[in-house]
Amino acid sequence: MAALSQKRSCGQIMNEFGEFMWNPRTREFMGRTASSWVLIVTFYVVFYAFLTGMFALSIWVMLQTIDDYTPKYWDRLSSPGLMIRPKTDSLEIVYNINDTGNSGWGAYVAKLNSALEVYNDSVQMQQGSVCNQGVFNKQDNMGDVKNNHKKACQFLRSSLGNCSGLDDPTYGYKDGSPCVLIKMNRIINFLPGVIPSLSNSSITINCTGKTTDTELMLGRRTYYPSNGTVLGTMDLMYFPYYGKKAQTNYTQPLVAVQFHNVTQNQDLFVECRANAANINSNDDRDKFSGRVTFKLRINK
Ligand SMILES: *[C@@H]1O[C@H](CO)[C@@H](O)[C@H](O)[C@H]1NC(C)=O
Ligand SMILES: *[C@@H]1O[C@H](CO)[C@@H](O)[C@H](O)[C@H]1NC(C)=O
Ligand SMILES: *[C@@H]1O[C@H](CO)[C@@H](O)[C@H](O)[C@H]1NC(C)=O
Ligand SMILES: *[C@@H]1O[C@H](CO)[C@@H](O)[C@H](O)[C@H]1NC(C)=O
Ligand SMILES: *[C@@H]1O[C@H](CO)[C@@H](O)[C@H](O)[C@H]1NC(C)=O
Ligand SMILES: *[C@@H]1O[C@H](CO)[C@@H](O)[C@H](O)[C@H]1NC(C)=O
Ligand SMILES: *[C@@H]1O[C@H](CO)[C@@H](O)[C@H](O)[C@H]1NC(C)=O
Ligand SMILES: CC(=O)N[C@H]1CO[C@H](CO)[C@@H](O)[C@@H]1O
Repeated sequence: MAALSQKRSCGQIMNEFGEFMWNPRTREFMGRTASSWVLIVTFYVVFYAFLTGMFALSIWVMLQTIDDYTPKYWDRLSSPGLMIRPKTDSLEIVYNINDTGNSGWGAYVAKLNSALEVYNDSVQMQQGSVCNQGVFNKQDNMGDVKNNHKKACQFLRSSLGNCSGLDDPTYGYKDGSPCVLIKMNRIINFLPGVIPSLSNSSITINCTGKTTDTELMLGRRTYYPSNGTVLGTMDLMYFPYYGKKAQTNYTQPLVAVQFHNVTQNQDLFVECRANAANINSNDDRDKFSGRVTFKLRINK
């Protein structure tokens, strides 16, 4: 107890501190001599310079392995996913034919209008090229030189026929025969394989009811573009996709499906599938792999 309560005057403490800062007897600054300080500062300067160098070197080595034109890691390797437009969080297209406002089918029409803006014929003719139908639009790099101006093929909005919104600005919604757009996710360098019995120049899209009953209640469907087949077609010329940087003007091909004679006041679950030799549309772990399911219900 006595030792703990030992008291020193304020002056004594200041003195001790002063001596610690600069001790004239031993010529020490903060407990070290000048040469000791020089050594220790030198050590840390060299040490940190070394660490900085190591860090910079490893970053540089990593950057050498990165290609600006293709992502280093893909999370999904082979099968592209499908998505619909108009898209809602719940993937439902449910409306009342009478309900034209923004709470009704007007909202779907607005979504389709904005999804199709980049496909306007004038826009596509300006930024896209006319390509050979039925063959891949391959544009190889010249040797080691990265060709970052790959051409993109035109996809004209007018090729969506009655689903283009050009003749019928309501995309059939006002008559209870709605159009739904199907788009396939972009996968860099992906080349789809055709199924010869369906088409030799394109992959095809088919929309069917999830059950036999739904299939009957969905009624007649037409697809755009269909290139003379009974299904929707995505021409091979829209593949491969070379990535955002190399192919800035690329727009994905679309397929529109119009439901002409849907049984009303019924929940109908529709499944659209991509038919291609190398697209897996039966992956249990990924319900969007090569297919998409949505609910269609038209009330009256
Ligand atoms: C829709 O309109 C028709 C006539 O225009 C009417 O008979 C019907 O009751 C309306 N339905 C609803 C749900 O408002
Ligand atoms: C696309 O066409 C529609 C209808 O013709 C028009 O309303 C719209 O403004 C056009 N969009 C662009 C980006 O040109
Ligand atoms: C992309 O589109 C623009 C016009 O929007 C055009 O000037 C340019 O040439 C196009 N690029 C390629 C590679 O076709
Ligand atoms: C497109 O719409 C027009 C006008 O409603 C119709 O006459 C024509 O048969 C439709 N085309 C198809 C392929 O359904
Ligand atoms: C695709 O080509 C094969 C072989 O040339 C042919 O037998 C088949 O009928 C073609 N398919 C279509 C849809 O034209
Ligand atoms: C496409 O769907 C129809 C029903 O709408 C079905 O009869 C046909 O077999 C399907 N075709 C393919 C290739 O899946
Ligand atoms: C529409 O579907 C109903 C049954 O769902 C059928 O009786 C009718 O013939 C169909 N109409 C057309 C034009 O296909
Ligand atoms: C009806 C139609 O447009 N058919 C075309 C489908 O695609 C092939 C492949 O190029 C064309 O040759 C056909 O003219």
